[in-house]
Amino acid sequence: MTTPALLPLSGRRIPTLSPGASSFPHHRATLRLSEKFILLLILSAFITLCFGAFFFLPDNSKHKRFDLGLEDVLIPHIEPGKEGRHSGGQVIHGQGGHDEHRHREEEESLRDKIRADHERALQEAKEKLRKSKEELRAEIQTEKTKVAEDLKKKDGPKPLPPVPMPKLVGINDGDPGDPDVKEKRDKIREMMKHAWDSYRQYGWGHNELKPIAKKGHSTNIFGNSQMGATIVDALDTLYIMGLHDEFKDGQEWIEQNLDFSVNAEVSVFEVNIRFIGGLLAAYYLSGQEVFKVKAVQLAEKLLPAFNTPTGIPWAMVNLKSGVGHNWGWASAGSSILAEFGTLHMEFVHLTYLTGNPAYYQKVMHIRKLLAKMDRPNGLYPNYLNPRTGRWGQHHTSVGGLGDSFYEYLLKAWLMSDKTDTEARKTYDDAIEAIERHLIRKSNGGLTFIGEWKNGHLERKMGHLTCFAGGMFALGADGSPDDKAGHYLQLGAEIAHTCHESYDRTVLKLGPEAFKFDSGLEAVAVRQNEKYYILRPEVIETYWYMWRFTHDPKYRQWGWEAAQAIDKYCRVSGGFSGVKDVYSSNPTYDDVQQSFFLAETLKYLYLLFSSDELLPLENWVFNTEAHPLPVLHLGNLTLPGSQDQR
Ligand code: DMJ
Repeated sequence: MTTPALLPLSGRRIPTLSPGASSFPHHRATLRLSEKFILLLILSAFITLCFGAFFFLPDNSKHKRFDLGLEDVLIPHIEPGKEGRHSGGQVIHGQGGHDEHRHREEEESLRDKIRADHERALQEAKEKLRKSKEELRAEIQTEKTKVAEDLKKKDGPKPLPPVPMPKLVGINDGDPGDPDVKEKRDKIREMMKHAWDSYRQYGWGHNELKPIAKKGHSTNIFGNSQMGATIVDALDTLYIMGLHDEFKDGQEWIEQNLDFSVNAEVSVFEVNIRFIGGLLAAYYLSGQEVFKVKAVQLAEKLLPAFNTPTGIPWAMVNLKSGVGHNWGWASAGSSILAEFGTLHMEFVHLTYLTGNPAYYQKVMHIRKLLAKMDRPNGLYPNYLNPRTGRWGQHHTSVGGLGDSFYEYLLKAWLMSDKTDTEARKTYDDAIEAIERHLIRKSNGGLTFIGEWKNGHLERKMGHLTCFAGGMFALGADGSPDDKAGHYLQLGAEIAHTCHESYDRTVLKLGPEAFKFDSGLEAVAVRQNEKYYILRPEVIETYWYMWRFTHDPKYRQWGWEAAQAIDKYCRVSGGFSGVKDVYSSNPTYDDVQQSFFLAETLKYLYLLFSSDELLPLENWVFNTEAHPLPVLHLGNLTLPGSQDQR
C-alpha cells in the first residue's frame, strides 16, 4: 500500500529522552568545556603548591641522627661479618658510616623522582591550558565517543536463542535454459547493477537517490532518518541475482552504520515491509546472523506504536522516544487498514526467530479486533480510529490504503503451511464482498476493480490495485467451492486490464490511476494521475500469472515494460520516475524509489528465471517482494499462540 507521502503530517513533535539509558557515564563524558577549564586550573594550582611546598620542607638529612632509633627498627640488621645485597645492587658491609651514606643516597634519589613527577604533571597541565578550544573540544569528543562505544559494547546485541532454520528450498541460480530468455534476464541484471552502482556512487547511506541531481533523497515515511533504505530493500535482489560483491558491500554498511536509535518519526508500515522484511529475507537467503539481529532490534523500536487504547498501532512512531501518532490527512485521526493490516508475515517470523510472543500477539490482537467489528456490506473500510476502535470514512479500496491488508490475509495462510485457516476464511469472505461490490466489466470488456466511497462505486483503478491480479491467482488454489479456475481467470483479466493501461500510453508505461468512465477505458484523465514512479504491481502480476499458467504473453508483456523503463526512465545517475506517460517528451520526477530495486527489478528477474528459483510452495513474498520461507511448524506452536485461542 502506498500512502500519499507528500501530504503534510500532523505536526506533533516530541522532545526526546532515551528511555532506560544509563546517565552516569554519559554525564562524565559530557562535562562542559568551561567546567573542564576550571578543573584544569585548580589542578595546576594544586600541583604548583605541592611543588613549592616540597622545597620549603626542612632538610631531612640534618636530623638523621634522631631518626636512627626508628630506622633501627625498620631496617633489618645485618650481622657483622655477614654480607648481603640491598637495593641498587650495592654491597653493604654492616652498619655505621656506610648506612648513613646509603640513606642519604636513597633520599636523594627519592627526591629526584618526586621532583621529576611534579615537573611532568606541571608540564602536562600547562600543555592542556595551551590547547585551543577546538583541540580540547576534539579531545572531549574522542573521550565521549569512547565512552559511548564502551557502553554499546556492554549493552550490545545479545545472541538470540537458536531456532531450527525453516526448510529453505530453491536458493539457486534459476537459469532459464533458453538463451533468448537468459539474454533478457542478463539485461534486467544489468539494470539492477546500474541502479545500485548509481546509488552507491551518489546516494550511499541515504534512503533513496535523486538520479538527476545525483545526490541522496528521502521522504516523510522515513522521518528525518538516514537509514540506507535502498541498501536494505535491495539486498535480497542482489543476492538472488548473484551480485555478491554488491551484497557484501551492503552487508558491511549495515554492520557498521545501521542504527535505529535515531530521533526520527517513521512509518511503522513502511519500515516493517522494507526494513524488517528486507532484513529477514537477507537473513534467510544468506544465513548471515547480522540481518536477523538488526531486524529484531528494529522491531523492538516499533512495538511502542501499539500502545494505543485499542492495540491498533499508530501509523508513525518516533524510533527514539517511542511516541506515536497518525497521519494528519487520515480520516478522523484514523490508522490505515493497509498499514496496521500489513504486519502479520514479518511479525510471525520475528516470534519464530526470537521466541518472543509479543510480535505474534500484537498482530493476532488486530485480527481478533477486526473480526468482531461490523463491516458495511461485508467490506473493510480503509480507516479505523485507534482510540475509539470505530471505523472512519466508509471508503474501501483494493489499491492504496487497503491493498496489502487483503494480500496478508492470504499470505498468512500460505506462510503457515496452510494451517492458519482463520486467515484463509477471512480472506475468502473479504474477496467475496469485493467481487460483489467493487469488481466490474467495462463496456469495452475490461475487468476492473473500482473504489467504494460511502455506498458509491468510483470507476477508477490505481496502478497499486494491479497487484490484485497476482493475488487472485495465488489464492486460487484452496479457494472455497472449488472456484480455483474462476480466480485464476479473474487474475488473468486483471493482468490484461493493467497491460492495457500500459499499452494505451505513449511511453508504454502505466499511469498512477486510470478511469472506466464516459467512454474512457484504462486511461488517466487528471494530470496528477499520469505519472509512473517505477512501481512494480503490474509486473508483479505478470510474474504470478507466468508461474501459474506459463502463458508466454506474460513474459512478452514483462519485456515490453522492462524496455520502456530502460528507454524512458534510465538516466546516467540511475533510474527516475516520469511525470506524464502520455507525453513523448516526459519530465523526470528525479527519484529512484527503493522499491524499484526491491520489487520491480526482482519480479522482472524472476519472470525470466526458471520456476526452481524460490518456488511458491516454499516461499511467500511480502508486499515489498521480500521472500520469507513457509513455516512448516508441524506439531510445534508459536510462543503466545495458545493465549490467543
Ligand atoms: C511498495 O512499497 C509495496 O508494494 C507496497 O505494498 C505498495 N506499493 C509500493 C510500491 O508501489
